[in-house]
Amino acid sequence: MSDPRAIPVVPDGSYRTACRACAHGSCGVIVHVRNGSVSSIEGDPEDPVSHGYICAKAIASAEMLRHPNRIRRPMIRDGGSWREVSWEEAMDFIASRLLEIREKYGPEAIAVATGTNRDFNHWLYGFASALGTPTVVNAANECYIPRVTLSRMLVGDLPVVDYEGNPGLVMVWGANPMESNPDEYVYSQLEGALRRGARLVVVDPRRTQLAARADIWLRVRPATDVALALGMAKVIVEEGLYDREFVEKYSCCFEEFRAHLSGISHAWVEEVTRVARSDYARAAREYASVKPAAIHWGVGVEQNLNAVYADYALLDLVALTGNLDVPGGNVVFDPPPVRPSDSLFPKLPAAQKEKTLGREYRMAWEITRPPLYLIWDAILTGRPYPVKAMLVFAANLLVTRPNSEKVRKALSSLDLLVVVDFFMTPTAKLAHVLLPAATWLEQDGIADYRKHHGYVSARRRLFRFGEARSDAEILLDLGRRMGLPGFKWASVEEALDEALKPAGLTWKEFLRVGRLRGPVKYRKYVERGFPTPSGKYEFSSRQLAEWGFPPMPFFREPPESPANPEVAREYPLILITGARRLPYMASEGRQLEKLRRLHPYPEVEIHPDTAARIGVSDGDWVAIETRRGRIFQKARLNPWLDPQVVSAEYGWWYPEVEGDESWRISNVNILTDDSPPLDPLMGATNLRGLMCRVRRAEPWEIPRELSGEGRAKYAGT
Ligand SMILES: Nc1nc2c(c(=O)[nH]1)N[C@H]1C(S)=C(S)[C@@H](COP(=O)(O)OP(=O)(O)OC[C@H]3O[C@@H](n4cnc5c(=O)[nH]c(N)nc54)[C@H](O)[C@@H]3O)O[C@H]1N2
Ligand SMILES: Nc1nc2c(c(=O)[nH]1)N[C@H]1C(S)=C(S)[C@@H](COP(=O)(O)OP(=O)(O)OC[C@H]3O[C@@H](n4cnc5c(=O)[nH]c(N)nc54)[C@H](O)[C@@H]3O)O[C@H]1N2
Ligand SMILES: [Mo]
Repeated sequence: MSDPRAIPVVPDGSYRTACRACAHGSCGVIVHVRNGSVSSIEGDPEDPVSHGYICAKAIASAEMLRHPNRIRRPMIRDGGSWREVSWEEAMDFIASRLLEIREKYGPEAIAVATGTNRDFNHWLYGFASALGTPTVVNAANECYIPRVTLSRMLVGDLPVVDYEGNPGLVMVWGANPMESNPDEYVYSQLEGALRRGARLVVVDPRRTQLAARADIWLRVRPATDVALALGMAKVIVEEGLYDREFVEKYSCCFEEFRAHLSGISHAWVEEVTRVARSDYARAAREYASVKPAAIHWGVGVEQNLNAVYADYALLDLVALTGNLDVPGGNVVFDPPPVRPSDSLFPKLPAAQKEKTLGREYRMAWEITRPPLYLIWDAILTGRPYPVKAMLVFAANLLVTRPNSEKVRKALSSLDLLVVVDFFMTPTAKLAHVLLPAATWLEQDGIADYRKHHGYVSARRRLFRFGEARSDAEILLDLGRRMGLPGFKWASVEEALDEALKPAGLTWKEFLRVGRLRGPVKYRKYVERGFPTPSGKYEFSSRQLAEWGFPPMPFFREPPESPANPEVAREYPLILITGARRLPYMASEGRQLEKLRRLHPYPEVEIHPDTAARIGVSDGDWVAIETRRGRIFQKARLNPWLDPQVVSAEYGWWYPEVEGDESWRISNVNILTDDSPPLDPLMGATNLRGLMCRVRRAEPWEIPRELSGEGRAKYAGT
């Protein structure tokens, strides 16, 4: 038996490190270690990004570190039962099975899978490239990467809000940083800007806490952001509020864009978006006249078939108003002096890249991120090539990927499924091999290569738990065992040393330095131009035209929408899924009492009039149904919603419910679909803006553990 406690690897003391409880923020924290365990975790006031901010997930990490249900040792499943094995046995088993599969079917038959961009991901993608597989499962198609990839093409990289440059106005669009601290942003930055007097515009179908504070809130119809942004661009152009110098000197195709905008009417924008012209015109005028102003946008605009063109329309607004790469605007920060993640590993051989599924989703194809339905289909049908094995590092695919039933079928038909996780999740239950992962308190690493604010910081190992290993350690071991090119380091620390060479630091030295940042320069396009064929900001993209796609943003109705009467008759409500709630990252944390007490059950927001019509009161369990299936969440009445819109939470499964079916009860991805029509360039699925119906749940439909006495466990505080 391994020791049940987490063992400190450092003496008692206080340690600066980088949190990773949510996969995104990398907030600076100080972990206090007393008597060999975590006595507290607090925000680091000196952190230049998070400024002392800390959230419930970070604090609950101490509970996570010693949670009795954590996986302690590698396990192999024989039929229905698991046996603990040594790392040696587990890794030999995996390596030999993978080599067999590669030999028989080619490397593309081995899929690697992960979720949101956690900072070890470059190890996984490096492993995939070295192995030679283009079969990558992640969330890139509808999360962040549409923004990043389009921005790389048009302006070099994602231009993010320069909070340090004091924006005079922030337009938060399809993002809710108060709950989500997404990507490179931490809410404290926005809070700081608002305290310093910045104006606030919020574009969101829900009146979030942030929207309630806004000077202007635009209650857009889900999935129509591209039309709204075009409407605002039209106001700015018609009223001559654009930045003439930027447009004349640094952009091209403005006349084409102007003609494009003339081709749409304000009446059409109002009808499509359900936002009054007077409201969006006011927002457009403010955004164009307050200097500097910045757009802080999020996945709210990307999880539907208009993803990339919505991103494009938002970039157009930034460029039109001259807010690109100026202090306090949207800035393309230069990266820190650390070797970019992908340069540490060999590239995917060209012949293998050619095999990437879904060439028609051209932008996703270019970066080897096939839409997931093509991978599930390949597993299930063997076409266009068989996929036989999958290595899942940090993803509870059964709960967080659209069309969960299909995901289950696909995962269940693999010859080899390896899952690396902290807990026995519903996805892990399907695995043949389960490996115990180390949490952020148990690993060394550079946090976070991919953030666009240009900072990286040191995350240090403070504990070990059971036999858990970091993902990087596991991948390094596996790559070496399989003899993959590039997997040459004897330890993760050696790789970190190599990554830090441009800064002239070793890992140990970086631990003392704590942080690095790239040089901050503005208006870099004046010297460097833009990375487009014309060298200018292209209001009409030549690259998109060359690929055969519309070169300027346009709107498409989602496949299910009020405009489609056949669906709307049976499923009259518009469903958005996955708006973030602070206590949970995706499907994580449901077993942590600290977090469950804050938010015990999933909630679906409904307008009181809609609720009254179906006899539902606040707090009732309701059934939410789409053409794909049915789930249960609790009604939360919200008078500020469009009465036709409901908003359900994502990521729900119940560790406390016995049996294998707990992932079905409230998992919103039972309701979503993964099949076309998707975003034409990135293959984003329609997670926000589908049609559903809601009714009261019958008492017998709700498992005993979630009502009555089971609930008492979490209702105590
Ligand atoms: N309907 C709907 N679905 C959505 C969304 C939505 O808004 N609506 N959002 C989508 C988006 S934007 C994203 S990015 C995805 C997020 O999805 P993911 O990032 O895939 O999140 P999870 O599926 O919860 O997977 C995380 C799992 O990894 C484990 N884990 C956490 N950290 C580590 C680690 O460091 N190492 C290892 N080995 N395991 C770890 C956790 O215990 C958990 O089981 O969900 C997507 N799904
Ligand atoms: N606590 C917590 N934090 C997280 C996560 C988590 O699961 N929990 N997940 C992480 C991940 S993977 C991501 S990608 C980020 C996402 O974080 P954000 O980018 O901030 O996105 P969300 O909070 O998912 O959604 C933002 C808002 O979009 C609105 N919205 C929904 N549909 C539409 C629409 O069609 N148009 C517009 N304009 N708005 C819409 C929702 O009402 C919501 O308030 O958060 C990260 N941080
Ligand atoms: Mo995400």
